[in-house]
Amino acid sequence: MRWDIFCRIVDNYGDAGVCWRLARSLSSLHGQTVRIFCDDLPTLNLLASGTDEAVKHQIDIQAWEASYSNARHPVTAPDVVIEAFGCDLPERYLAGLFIAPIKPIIINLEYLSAEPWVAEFHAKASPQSHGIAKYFFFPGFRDDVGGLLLDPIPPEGHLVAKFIPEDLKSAWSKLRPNAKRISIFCYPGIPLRPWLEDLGKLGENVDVLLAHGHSELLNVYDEQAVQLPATLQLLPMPFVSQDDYDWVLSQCDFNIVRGEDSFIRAQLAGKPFIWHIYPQEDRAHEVKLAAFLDLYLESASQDLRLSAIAAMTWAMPSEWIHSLDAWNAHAKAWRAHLLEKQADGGLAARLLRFIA
Ligand code: TRH
Repeated sequence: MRWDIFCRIVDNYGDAGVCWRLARSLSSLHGQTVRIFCDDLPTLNLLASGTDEAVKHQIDIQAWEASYSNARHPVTAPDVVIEAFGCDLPERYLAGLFIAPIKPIIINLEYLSAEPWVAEFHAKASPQSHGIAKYFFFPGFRDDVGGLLLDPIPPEGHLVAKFIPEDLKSAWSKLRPNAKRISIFCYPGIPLRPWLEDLGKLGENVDVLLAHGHSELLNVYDEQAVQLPATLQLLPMPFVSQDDYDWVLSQCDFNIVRGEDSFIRAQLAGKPFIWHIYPQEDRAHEVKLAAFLDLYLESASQDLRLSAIAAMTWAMPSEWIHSLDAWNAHAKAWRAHLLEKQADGGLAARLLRFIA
């Protein structure tokens, strides 16, 4: 089938990250013909840059406006149109669909949530005055929702670096062999500095890999402002491709991730992590986080449960670090559980089945 994916980048990288992952899954795993229309091509291309050329070559990446620039001429109508995160389709593109002999199905791809209510809304019709069928599709962890985007599934825990991506060679050359390694990709507004100070006082050497832009967040270039314990070494990284970011997660002992896509990647890395969930004004994110933790910690001991909840709500590392070994084992088991639950192919395969 022919798929058109519409991606409007509201902020950050998640919109592009999710659309690209969906596109590559549909194309490389399921042989679908995919076009992406995006309003920020540099961001999309940056994320996609590490993808295997043969895979990338199959996906038609277009500017948003290209979706309607030829609307007055006969267009090859798609079978499925994805509105990622409810971005409205350009009216002139929609007008082209009205005259198509066979109407596509429009899918409103929603935000990921582990909340139970999602199952009641998943795959429900959203009747439109223009008459073209539109449905909500909710990604999620449970069997009765839309599944997760897992492609590509990283191999389990390859802590031994076989190759170092070019962009990361500089940061990697400074790593200390006896140091623990953590990566940080978060939003502003968390107590990162006291968190790091506390971590630095635990007596172990820790190398802290900061995602692009995070040095500024911590003011690391201002030596007056940054007086972290000598056990800590802060290492700024450039923005790397999606696949190289996966590699970083796999090379660390602990990861701080955020949003939607890096959150799933951290789980696939099989390492303990803190999810800095996208903060919402009405604090809806707290309910979302609690719903995920209910699932994630279902089989955990009481001690690990308390530690992981404390960590995810920004308690200082000294309060929960004693559980790290148990958390490590749990993270590996959770990865296996996730892969088993999504063995049907996850989101891309569930979408295909739904359309069929
Ligand atoms: O960038 P995000 O904060 O995106 C967010 C979320 O999707 C949020 O739910 C949404 O409402 C908002 O955008 C609009 O976090 P996320 O989802 O983890 O996306 C980051 C993407 O960037 C992910 O695909 C991983 C990728 N990435 C790289 O490719 N290279 C990097 O160096 C880093 C740090 C990330």
